[in-house]
Amino acid sequence: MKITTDRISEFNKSNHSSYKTELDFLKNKLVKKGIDTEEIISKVADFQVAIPSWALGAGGTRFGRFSYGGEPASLEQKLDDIGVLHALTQSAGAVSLHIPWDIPKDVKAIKEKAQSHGIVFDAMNSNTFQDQPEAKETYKYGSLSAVNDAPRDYAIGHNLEVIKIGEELGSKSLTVWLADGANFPGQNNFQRVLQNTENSLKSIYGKMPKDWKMFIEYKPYEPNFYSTVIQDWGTSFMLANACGERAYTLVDLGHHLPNTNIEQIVATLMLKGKLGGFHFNDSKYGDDDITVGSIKPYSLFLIFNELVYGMENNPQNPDLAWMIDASHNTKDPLEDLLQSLEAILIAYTQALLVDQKALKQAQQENDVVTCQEILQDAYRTDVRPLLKAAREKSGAAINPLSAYRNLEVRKYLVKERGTKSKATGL
Ligand code: LRH
Ligand code: MN
Repeated sequence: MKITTDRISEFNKSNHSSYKTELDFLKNKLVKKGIDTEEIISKVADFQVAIPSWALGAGGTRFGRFSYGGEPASLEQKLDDIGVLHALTQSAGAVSLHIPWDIPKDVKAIKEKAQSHGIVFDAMNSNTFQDQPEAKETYKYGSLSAVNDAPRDYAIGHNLEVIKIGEELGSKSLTVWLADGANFPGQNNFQRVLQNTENSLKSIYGKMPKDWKMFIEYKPYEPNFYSTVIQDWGTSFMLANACGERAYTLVDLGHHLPNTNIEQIVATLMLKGKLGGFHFNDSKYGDDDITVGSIKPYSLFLIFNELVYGMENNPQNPDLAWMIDASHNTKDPLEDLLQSLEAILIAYTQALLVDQKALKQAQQENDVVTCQEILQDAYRTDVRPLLKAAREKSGAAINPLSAYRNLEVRKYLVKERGTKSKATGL
């Protein structure tokens, strides 16, 4: 399904009036504070988030999976669905592929398909947490950390294959997440498996093209429930430093123990120039992979406040890779991703409203109350009219979610693909 800009501008016409009034009111308020709203609208319009290729169908848990109908059953159809998200938002101009779930059968055709939707290929994801039917080695007891050479070398080989596919597609980065770990005390020698992992990552890094980046993703538990080799940001940071200057830490918001101060981790990694990117999602308990901003929107705002500060003050940190990593058990996957994109842009825009100069002043004077007031004034600002202005500016739908429903996209996809089509992924 291709949504033309004409269909979108037609739809916008019927939604025009209400948002203009809201926008003028907000602009007046912000201009009085010396804020350049046009600059913010441009920054929001330029902000692109990569869509995970593994989150376009219905997700599931070990307790069950409920199909959604009209799911993309091929990489081509996944790119079409991301094309729908990008047409409606002009903020989803990239895809992050997971190999082997999304091996392109015809690289040229896949590149043309992506181009036709204005989509580029962001980080490639390797998969050494599942054994493929034809696998020569098992990852049951680990991959890059495995005590035996064979599965370790097999996993290194897989990552190099993923890089090769990425090079053909024009991607410039590899994300490595390892499920490696142990379910019981005594099962692993912590030092040996960590050293194996470091050596394996170094050999992958050594063969990575010189203009590529490596993102090392950490996670405290699951699928192993006693220890995970790359369990936290410190371990990822250490391994990134051991690999070299083009290796960075990737922060998946769901990969933290309850009440972890993620915004402080973000600030620390940016100061050290080692923050590579994000997997955005939200969670209440574990790695729930649910809609961004659906549980802890203030925490997301505080993270973006550190990101905006870092992007202004840490030239030592590279441009960040913005990606969503979610799984949809009860929502239409495309509606869920539209809500996540909205939540990310809202948090970014609110963070751009923070008066960093006044905040620094208040921090200098240890005026704790004013520090909080400055942050919460920005957080309590309804910035949605600015997002609408940014979308109108880039030819997207002013209200993507109601446009998606109004255009009956899911109905069309079910008609085209049936109710039984199943997407590869989680
Ligand atoms: C692990 C993870 C990782 C992906 C997988 C789909 O929990 O966050 O980023 O490889 O989800
Ligand atoms: Mn992730």
